[in-house]
Formats: sequence, C-alpha cells, structure tokens
Amino acid sequence: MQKNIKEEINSLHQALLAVLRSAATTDALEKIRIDFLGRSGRIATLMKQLKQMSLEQKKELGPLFNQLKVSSEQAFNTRSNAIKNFDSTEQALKEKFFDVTAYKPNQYRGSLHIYTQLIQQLEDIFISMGYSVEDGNEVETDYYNFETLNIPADHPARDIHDTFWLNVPNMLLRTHTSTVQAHAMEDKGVPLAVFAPGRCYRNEATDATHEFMFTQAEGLLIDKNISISNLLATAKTFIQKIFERDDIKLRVRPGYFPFVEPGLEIDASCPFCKKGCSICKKTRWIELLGAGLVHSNVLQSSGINPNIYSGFAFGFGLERLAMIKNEIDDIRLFHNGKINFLDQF
Ligand code: FA5
Repeated sequence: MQKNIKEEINSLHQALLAVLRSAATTDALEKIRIDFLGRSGRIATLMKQLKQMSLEQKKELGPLFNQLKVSSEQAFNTRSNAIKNFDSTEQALKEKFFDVTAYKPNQYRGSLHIYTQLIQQLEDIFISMGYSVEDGNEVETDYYNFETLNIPADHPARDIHDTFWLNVPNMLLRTHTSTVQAHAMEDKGVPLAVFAPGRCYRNEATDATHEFMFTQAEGLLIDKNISISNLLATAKTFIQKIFERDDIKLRVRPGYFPFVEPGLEIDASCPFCKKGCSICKKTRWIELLGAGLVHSNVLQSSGINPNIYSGFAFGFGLERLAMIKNEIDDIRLFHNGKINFLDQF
C-alpha cells in the first residue's frame, strides 16, 4: 500500500508539472490551482488518506505528503510569476511598437447622421435656387422668438410654443427657426433669400412624433412683387428634389401663424402611393410645411416698407421629413445613438 501511495504522490506531482508547463494564461493557471491545490483538489484528496493510516505509516509518508504540498506550491508560484512577467513584457512591447497608421480591416466606418445628410441635401437645393444658408442662435431673446414675429406677450399663440425659459430675463431656447427672419432682414436688408436649418426646443412630453429637441428649417424670401405662386413654385421644386420625383402635387389649406398673412398649410401628394398607404395614413396627402406671406407687421418691425416689398416664409420639421422619406416610425430613434439604426443610412 505504501508503495502505491508513494507512486501516487510521484505521479500527481508529475501531472501537476506537466499541466503547469502547458499553461499559458492566468485563467488556465487558476483552473490548475483549483484542480490540484484547492481545498477539495487532487492533493488535498490524496492527503486525506493519511488520517486512516497507522502511526508508523504516518511517520514514513507524512514528510512525503508535506514535500508534495510544498514543492507543488513552489512549482505553481514559479509558473505563475513567469506568466505574469511575460504578460507585462508583451504589453510593454505592444505599447512600444503600437503603429497608429496600421490598417485594420473590417472596422465600423463612421457616416454622417441621417439628418446631417438631409440638411446638406436641402442646403444644396436652396443654394442652387439662389438662397444663402443662415445659422441662427439657439439661445434667443423673447423679442426675436415672439415679439417681432407679431406674437406679443399676451398672444395665445405663445401657448403652442411650450417654451424653455432661461434664468436670464427674456431669454429662452428658440422654439422655432422663424427667429432667423428678423435677424436676416436686419443684417442683410432686402431683397433677400435665406434658408436656415437648426435646432429648436419645446418643453413637451416626448412621443413617437414629438421631441423636446428637434430640427426645423426655415425659408424666407423678400423682394418686390412676391406672391403665393412664388411660394408654391419654390415649395414644389424643393419637395420634388427631396423625394426625387417630378410628379408630386401640392395641396394648400388655410393655416394660422401670427407672422404670416395669409397663413397656409402645404401638403404634398404621397410620393409612395397612388391609392393611400400607411405613410399617408390612407389620405394620399402628407403634411409638410407651415407657410404664408410675411405679415406686414413683421416687415415693418424690421424696417422694411410693406408697400414696396412682400415676401413668403415657410418652415418644416426636419425629422418629420426624414421620417416620411425613410419610413422611420419613431422620432426618438434620431438621438438615441443606436448603431443598428444609424448604420442603415
Ligand atoms: C412653426 O414652428 C412655424 N415657425 C413654421 C412656419 C414658418 C410657419 C414660416 C409659417 C411661416 P409649427 O409649430 O407647426 O410651426 O412647427 C413646424 C414643424 O416643426 C411641425 O410641423 C413639426 O414638423 C415640427 N415640430 C414642431 N414641434 C415639434 C416637436 N416637439 N418635435 C418634433 N418636431 C416638431
């Protein structure tokens, strides 16, 4: 029996040395530690036999068990140190020779956000029609957001624009891009044609079609003898270009915006169907623009004589346009940064 146990001690030690030699990672080492040196490991299990032995056997085999334990731990520690040293040297070498210019295939490639693409497309269309592109401030004054747009302090239209007011008196986050109108008239004078896409904010609960931060685009043209037919021709041209179709028709309904008179809502015939579909909600028309002829009060407020000049303005939500164009059913997808959504555009 003693001979057998001596052989077992020896072969267990040899087995441990063999697995230690082939272990290359700290994970593999941890497995070996549990398997051989752990509380219920192979060495502990073998040593349990000592308890049932006679005093004489214990005297002879005890030191051998002890030696097995000590030398196994030593072998384990030596291998563990070697692996740790190798890991840190390899890491140091990697860092030293890290090549920032190396080509790594199959990487995700960045692309422009869907509405950056749409803004660029719109800007190209309006520049080609002779418009200049303006930016506008996102932090605005009550004056440019409301007052000069014929929306005085007690006007009920203010209620529609759930406004984020700042702690500074009369300052707010603009609720629409129509703020650009008076700035453009004051800075550029007339005649003028500006296109102004940009961020707007409304203190609204979000749902599939409403965000508290969204993007609008504003068009404003002022010259002599401008009429609704100029507005409709412009709207038709850019809508057809955006949808890449030349058979889109427009439908005009009365609309109310205090800064235009008459005010209009312009719908486009659905670019996706002839008989009604889910995008046009079976109506064959999609709502696209708020628009109208610039109110004489607005012109006067910026020092322009309404007896000589007239103009049109229109505004629309960019996300809504992108949603119609790309069949996106939830506006909240635009800002949540999910790569599987962004990747499609
Ligand atoms: C306006 O903001 C007017 N300034 C538009 C205008 C300009 C009319 C020039 C006449 C002349 P309205 O509040 O309807 O209008 O907003 C225009 C568009 O902005 C909406 O049709 C919608 O597409 C978008 N919009 C408004 N609120 C939100 C919101 N909370 N989330 C996403 N889009 C919105």
